[in-house]
Amino acid sequence: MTTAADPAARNRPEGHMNGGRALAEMLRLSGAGPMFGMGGFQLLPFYDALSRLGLRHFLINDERCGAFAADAYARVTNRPGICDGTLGPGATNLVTGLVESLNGGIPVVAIAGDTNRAHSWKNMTQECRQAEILKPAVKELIRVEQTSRIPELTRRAFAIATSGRPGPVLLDVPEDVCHGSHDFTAEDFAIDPTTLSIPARRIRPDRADIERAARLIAAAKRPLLLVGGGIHLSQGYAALQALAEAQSIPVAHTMSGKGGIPCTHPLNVGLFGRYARIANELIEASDCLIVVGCKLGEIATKRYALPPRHIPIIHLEIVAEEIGRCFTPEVALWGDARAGLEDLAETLADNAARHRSARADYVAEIPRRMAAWEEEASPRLNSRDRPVHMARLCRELNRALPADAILVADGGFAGHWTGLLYDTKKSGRHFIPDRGFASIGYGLPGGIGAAMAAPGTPVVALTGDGGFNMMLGELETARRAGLGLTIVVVNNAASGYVKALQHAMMGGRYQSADLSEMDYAAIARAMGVGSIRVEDPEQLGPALAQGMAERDRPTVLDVIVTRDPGQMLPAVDNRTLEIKQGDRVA
Ligand SMILES: Cc1ncc(C[n+]2csc(CCOP(=O)(O)OP(=O)(O)O)c2C)c(N)n1
Ligand SMILES: [Mg+2]
Repeated sequence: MTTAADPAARNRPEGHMNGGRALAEMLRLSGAGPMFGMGGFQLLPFYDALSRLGLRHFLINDERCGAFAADAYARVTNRPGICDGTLGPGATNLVTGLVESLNGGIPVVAIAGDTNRAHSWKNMTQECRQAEILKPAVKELIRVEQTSRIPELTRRAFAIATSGRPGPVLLDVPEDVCHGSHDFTAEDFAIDPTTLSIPARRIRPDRADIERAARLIAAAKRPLLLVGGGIHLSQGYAALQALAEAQSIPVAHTMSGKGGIPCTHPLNVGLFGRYARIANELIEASDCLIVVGCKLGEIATKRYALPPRHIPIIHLEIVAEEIGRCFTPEVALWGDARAGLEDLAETLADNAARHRSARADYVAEIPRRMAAWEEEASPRLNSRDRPVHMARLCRELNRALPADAILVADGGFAGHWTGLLYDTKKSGRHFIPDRGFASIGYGLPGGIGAAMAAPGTPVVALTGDGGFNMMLGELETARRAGLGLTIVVVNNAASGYVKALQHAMMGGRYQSADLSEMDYAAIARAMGVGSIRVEDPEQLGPALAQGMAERDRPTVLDVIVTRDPGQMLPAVDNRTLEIKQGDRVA
């Protein structure tokens, strides 16, 4: 952390200042982007300093949304997202959003005000054991006990958020620490530039393990790469594509891993797990699986039924203790995804041409299988049904969104349908589902964070009506921020996933699964944002184009989709689906 490596060193403040200002100065020097939060008494000096320093901070209408927006901002920029809440309910409202970031490995620095320690534990207003409540929701909770230590501990928060497997860090700041002051020196405000974006540092897997893995891959006739969200955290795109192409190894991905290589790349075989095009059958027939930055969790494995246990697994993973949790790998590669992929490619390079020709028939299967899938799915993908079929909506998104667009997908059907059918045209974070925690409600605030992270890039947020109901207030935030965000509400007048499961499992007895018929276009209009009601699938393309053309105000597309619970599950016509009690096929 030399001064030379710290370009912000020249701008360091010094002198007598309060804790809130010291915190704001550290965020300024860290180049933090827009922040999302809701104030209260405890953090007032921080807010005042943000204003004086001209930092961008957006009042949100629910702290959970601030955490979601910060999460999406971080996914797009690879820099820690910043959010804050006041003590008590402000802090506890952060929990769901922080768990999303924790499970997704997303770097976030969250700030919570806490009670004045002169009066703590005297039933202060809004007092609760917030540190205990928030601790398991974050990678690290740092309680700041001295005003003088604010710069040091903010630096620590960035270092933890961006190192190893990234994650959220909470700075818990008592009121007296924030309002109290200290004589700071310029040196106090040092920044470690390597910790301002992910991955802070890279670690390579052990050489002997790489060689064992390379031998396994070299001997395989049908190797397959299974890629999770870690590919984004490592930005291992070029390394993944290079290995796949050099060795003729197809790539399947989880919802979070979509975009490791473009979906339109000939070696991309699409989503695997609970829903899949052709990837699951390729897994079944594989003789070597290379799992990259993927936890092999419930959905990726169809509740641990995939992959079959006899197929050897090479597991490349940054968190050592994740290895072996759900499946025992033949070879464990502990390290950064990009570094591990590069090392595998290099070790296998000499025989690349031989491997490619040996796998020519294997790779030639992919377009044939994809064509067969496409033919079978075609009636749904091209459906002219009114209400709109979800598959048709996905196809229209594929048509309308340009290669650099970002699609944010909410936790319910929105994420599952687009996880299966949305095609990214470039590698990178062009598809953002909240698969860390799969909370509904991420769509709109996630869209806000993504739109702020990528000004000028078309951002479309797809959300269920249930998820949108949770978040309606954030439409006001998006309007105030002047964001040209397109919000597509999947209006099925239902808590659809629940309804579809009740249809399949409970003989069509529905309980607490229906929502009112709502006119979200009218609501959007009343809230002063653009609005289009879409009932005809032919209108989808023009409506998406109109939404994306708006540069400085959000547009809500209220898309009326199927109300038939037998047609709601992705790629399954569950009028014919039979699920036994306890099964989890959907
Ligand atoms: C916060 C939260 N509560 C409950 C769930 C369980 N859940 C998953 S999908 C779903 C239905 C959501 O309805 P909606 O947002 O309208 O989406 P749809 O399934 O109808 O497309 C629910 C309740 C969840 N994922 N997150
Ligand atoms: Mg719904």
